[in-house]
Amino acid sequence: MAIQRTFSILKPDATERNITGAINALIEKAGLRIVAQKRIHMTRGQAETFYAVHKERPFFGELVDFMTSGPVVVQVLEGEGAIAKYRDVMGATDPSKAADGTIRKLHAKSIGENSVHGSDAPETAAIEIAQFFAGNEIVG
Ligand code: YYY
Ligand code: MG
Repeated sequence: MAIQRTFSILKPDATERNITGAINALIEKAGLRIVAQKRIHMTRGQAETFYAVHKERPFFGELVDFMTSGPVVVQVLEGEGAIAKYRDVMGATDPSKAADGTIRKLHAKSIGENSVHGSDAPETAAIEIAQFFAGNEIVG
């Protein structure tokens, strides 16, 4: 498996509870490097674009409301097999189904307020990184 980059968001429930450092410690412990990071407040337009794949789903409105409800930390993570590795570190979307030791098992509040986002494939990782970072903001 080659070195990959994946896109991560520490969601508003994480910034609200001041646990971004605790989550970053889990990311780094898994061997992933944070090669870009910034704290932003997403606009509705940014959130709607980011989650466009879910726009027909019943939870879309609540998802956009939540993602724009407070600050988030957007990140690029780098490492061996980073996309699948970060999905493993995150745990299942529904925290009640997430494995022990995962970010969502340890920290998520609910299926909606589940603390973190991670890309699901190389194609989506590239699109998501480009939505939030210029090339010169990523320092590997
Ligand atoms: O990639 P991941 O975040 O694990 O889940 P997705 O199926 O891509 O859904 C994106 C996002 O939508 C999820 O993190 C929370 C929210 N959501 C929800 O509120 N209710 C659902 N039944 C499914 C997803
Ligand atoms: Mg997803």
